[in-house]
Amino acid sequence: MASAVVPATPATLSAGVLAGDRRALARAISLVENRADGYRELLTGLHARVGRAFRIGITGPPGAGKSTLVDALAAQWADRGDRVGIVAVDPTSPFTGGALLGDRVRMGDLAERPEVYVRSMATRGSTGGIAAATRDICSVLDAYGFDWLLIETVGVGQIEIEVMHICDAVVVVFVPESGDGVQALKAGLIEIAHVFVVNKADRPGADQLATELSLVVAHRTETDDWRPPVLTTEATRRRGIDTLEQEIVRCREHLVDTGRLHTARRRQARVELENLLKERLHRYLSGHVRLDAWIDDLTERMAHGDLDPHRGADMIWQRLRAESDVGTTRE
Ligand SMILES: Nc1nc2c(ncn2[C@@H]2O[C@H](COP(=O)(O)OP(=O)(O)OP(=O)(O)O)[C@@H](O)[C@H]2O)c(=O)[nH]1
Ligand SMILES: [Mg+2]
Repeated sequence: MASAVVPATPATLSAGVLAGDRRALARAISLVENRADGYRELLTGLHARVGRAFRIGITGPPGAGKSTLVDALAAQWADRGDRVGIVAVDPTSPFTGGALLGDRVRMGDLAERPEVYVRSMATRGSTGGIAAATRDICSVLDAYGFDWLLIETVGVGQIEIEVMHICDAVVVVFVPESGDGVQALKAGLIEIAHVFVVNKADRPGADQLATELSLVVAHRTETDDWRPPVLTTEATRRRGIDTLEQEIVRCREHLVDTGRLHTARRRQARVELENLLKERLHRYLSGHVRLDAWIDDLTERMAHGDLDPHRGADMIWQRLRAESDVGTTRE
């Protein structure tokens, strides 16, 4: 018998999520991921219950063992009765790839457990807004009641860094083979990493890489009161997972006690607010035919060198302020 499709409104979905209904959770995440009609209303309905989960970003080169680590950590927490939401953000690989995904850990067993929820984000190569969508998905999981959120991304590119910025703590995973790993650190991750892991400690070179990483970490600014530990793990045999878990817990305590978690979330909220405003302004300008045509005209003059960009921006700003309908005629 085919299961009946129950029509869901944002209100019924948010009520379902808050009541712990898994089907509502899955649908709510899809709505948010696809930016489908009603997703904002849904998020508003969940807002009061967001903010309790601790968000941990896990990043590192392809095949480093991130999923194996996530799996081991989640199993450990679930064994204790903690609830864990997992989001795999994957901008490069297709959702149902074949050979490419052959060696990957799928986290299949975990997904069966009631304490755990696993979700892959099928980003289909699009880069815009991945961090924002991930953040909103985390809000849904947070409201549902997960204690820990593990967000896995591959690599250390711009998207990954943006995604890591929506996390409370960041774990960067290396393997002995990634000799260029230490170089990659300089590309912006060192400032935001809280824990470094050298996985595949069963392979040669792990200790040496850990030593190198420790040296790099030691050069972080002296005013920083959290010195990221450098750990070695063998995820497949669940070695070193206890220590990793303890360090994450210690990091959370540190961030809470020092007020840094609060500061970081304030900063995130501010960035989010500014992004939403920019998005709105952009929509307003491009949706306002008369203004849009005038801006086109200004652009043309700029291209001819008849108008400098600062003067152009001034003119637009003045006109926006003069227009009484700013912000009231359209969303
Ligand atoms: N030898 C060894 N292999 C490991 C270890 N941890 C993970 N692996 C293996 O490495 C392969 C990749 O593991 P994944 O956990 O899928 O790695 P990942 O970083 O999530 O990979 P992507 O998501 O594709 O970037 C799998 O075959 C794992 O079994 C380890 O500690 N030692
Ligand atoms: Mg993976």
